[in-house]
Amino acid sequence: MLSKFTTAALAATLSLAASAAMAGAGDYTFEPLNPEMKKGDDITLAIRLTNKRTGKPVSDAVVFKTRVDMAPDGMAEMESAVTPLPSKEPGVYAFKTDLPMAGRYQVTLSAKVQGEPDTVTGKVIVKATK
Ligand SMILES: [Cu+2]
Repeated sequence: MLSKFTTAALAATLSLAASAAMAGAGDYTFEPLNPEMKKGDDITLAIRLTNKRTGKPVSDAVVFKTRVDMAPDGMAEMESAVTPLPSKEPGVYAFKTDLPMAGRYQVTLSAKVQGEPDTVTGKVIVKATK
């Protein structure tokens, strides 16, 4: 029979093992370099992808899908075209888009990260001002 202490230690070990096994697509976070900018056309959005476990930027990702829309302000149908731009900083992915009106925009990203079998997805909110 297991003592209370052993049971607790065993449970802790099991939960550690479980979280290690679940390491994956959820370990990454996308953040905007500038969460607020002036509205307009040909705006550069720069988004940093970070590995939350290591705290390091992920420089070898391939962002294969990007969507910019105004879902946060109830205008999900108001979508802007997005063009990838060359990265100027490791782990920072840049895009050109239009932010035609003041308000909040949602950037939805899907990326492939080296060594990560699952697609890494994230949502970023940026605000355009008048
Ligand atoms: Cu709008």
